[in-house]
Amino acid sequence: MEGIEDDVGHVPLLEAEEEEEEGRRPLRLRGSYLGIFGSTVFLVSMAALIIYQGHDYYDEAKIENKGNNNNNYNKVPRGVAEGVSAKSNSFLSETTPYNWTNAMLSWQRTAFHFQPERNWMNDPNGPLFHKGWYHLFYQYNPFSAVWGNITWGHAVSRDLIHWLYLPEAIVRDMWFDINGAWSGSATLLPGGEIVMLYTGYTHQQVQVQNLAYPADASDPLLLNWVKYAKNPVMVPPPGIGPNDFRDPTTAWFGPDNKWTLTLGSMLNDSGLSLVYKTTDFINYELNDHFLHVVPGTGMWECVDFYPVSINGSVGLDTSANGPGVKHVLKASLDDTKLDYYAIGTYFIENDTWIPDDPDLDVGIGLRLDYGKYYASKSFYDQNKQRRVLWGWINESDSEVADITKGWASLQTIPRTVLYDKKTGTNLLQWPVEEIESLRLSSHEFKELLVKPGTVVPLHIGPATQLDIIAEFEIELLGSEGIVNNVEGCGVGAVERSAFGPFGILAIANDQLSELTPIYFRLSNYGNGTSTTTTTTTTSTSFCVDETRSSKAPDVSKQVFGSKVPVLNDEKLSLRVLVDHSIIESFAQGGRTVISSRVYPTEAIYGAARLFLFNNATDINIKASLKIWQLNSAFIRPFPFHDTQ
Ligand code: DQQ
Repeated sequence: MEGIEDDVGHVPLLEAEEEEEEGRRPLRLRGSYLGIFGSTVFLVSMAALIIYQGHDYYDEAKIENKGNNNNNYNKVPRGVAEGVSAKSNSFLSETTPYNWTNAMLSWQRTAFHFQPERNWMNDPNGPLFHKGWYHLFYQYNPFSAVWGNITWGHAVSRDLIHWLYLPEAIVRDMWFDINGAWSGSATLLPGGEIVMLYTGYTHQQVQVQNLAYPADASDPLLLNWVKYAKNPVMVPPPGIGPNDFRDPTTAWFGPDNKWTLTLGSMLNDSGLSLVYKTTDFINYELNDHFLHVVPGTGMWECVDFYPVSINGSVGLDTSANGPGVKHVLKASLDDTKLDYYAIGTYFIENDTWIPDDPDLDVGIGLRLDYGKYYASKSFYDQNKQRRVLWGWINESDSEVADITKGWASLQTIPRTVLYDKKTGTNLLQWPVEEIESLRLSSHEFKELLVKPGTVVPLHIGPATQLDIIAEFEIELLGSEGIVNNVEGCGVGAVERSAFGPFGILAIANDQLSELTPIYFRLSNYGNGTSTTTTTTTTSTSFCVDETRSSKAPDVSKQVFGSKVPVLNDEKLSLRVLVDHSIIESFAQGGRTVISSRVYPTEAIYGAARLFLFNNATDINIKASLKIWQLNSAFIRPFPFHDTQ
């Protein structure tokens, strides 16, 4: 971080006008003012602003963290004491540790998902496209494979797939972020300037919002970042707890000629999104309405808010609005570590938003990903007119294993996000097209018959780096009117019912003693109409069953899944990206998505295979597939020589 004490004067749009008191109005929650809490929180807020006293917290933290490089681990989940979501599978410390070999642990590292060279990563931050480069920032612990010492890691890519590691962009070196440079977002200004707002965890453990900007916006790599000298620019307003105020979004520009942004908070267990307005990114005005609030959903982290086109097939700039536009509100629920979204209408006149379907409101309806997935963030890619979404995929193994392997966490393959014009109820997420540049040889299978209770091997060679596209047709056996007796995913793929489960077994060994089924299960089928899932009484579940993915006991293994809309004329379809210890699965063009982590002990390297299976009792399956081997994306350290 260069020029940290520089004044902000060389970025004209950031010129401070008069210092003004902001954010001091009491907040309204469902009609009742919470000013009663105001004075207490105001005092706490002010305490946060006490001038940094020169204590070298940074070095102290470094020393403390050396302890994390041995096999010590916490039974208290990391992060919780600091007011952010749990960052470790501490419950696994109760389980007998498995005797992981180096070969097993090395195999778990991915080949084309973004992960740092070493150590811990969590939320994606910033993202932006600038002068030919995609920039990904991420919550990073430079010292250990567990959460802590959070700074902003930084990597760049020409294509969202091949990455170059750069030096950390924002480190925690000032009183206003000494306990952590937490999540935040970039806003691109019309003049080519870039502003970054991020949450700082102060020396007094208060969450504040800080401003940073590139030292030289003409540098395509944006190597050096400057912190605004008079940070913080926002402090918790009255009524809001000092640890319930974080993760500013990208700002959007409105007809009032102001930039508007939102950030996550909570009041009385109601998750909510505060709205701030600014003209210069230094002075902020707090709206007296929330963007939205949902009772009982707890603290909202990493709120994301963006427009989607209901007719078009391109993404929209964050400031887009008007006819033909709906807005997506996403919150990461601190209580459950799940990312929920809803589609609705943004009322720009008072900066409020309501969901199209109140029964599918944020936190109680749809999830971006029904697997291991959290703290996602999207950005508008002006290079390809698309909205691109990142999500953080935590580990499902133990902290001990993470420390042994020396790294923890991945980012998803970036996904494009579109409104689903056909259903009108959900988003479509799909891996960015650039992933296809990794495709090597392919195998095609047409209408393979899979009878009830059978498994069919797919002879494709190595099965650890794959891009799989599959379609399934159903043939009803026996008479119609068969009654189904299992709803949803059931207890997993072992539970048989009339119309499911059927699908793919990924990262499986020949003995089928380790396997991960990715499957559909239908609640009903046929009804005398056609060969597809046509009736309104049919609901289709899409699931991933990790329970037999590994013989190791110290791994969290779950059955993930949800319903997926299937329209009358559609076949059941699947896209699966397999990359060692991560499997990302997309059903029906990305209406329902599941990311899962697998840590096999035997189904690794050449022993990892791919199968079809049908464990339904009353249907035959005909499966057509195209499967590509995927190349590795070589990630180069900085410095590098750009040959493009
Ligand atoms: N992670 C960051 C916070 C955010 C949380 C801290 C979500 O800013 O709320 O590392 O995982």
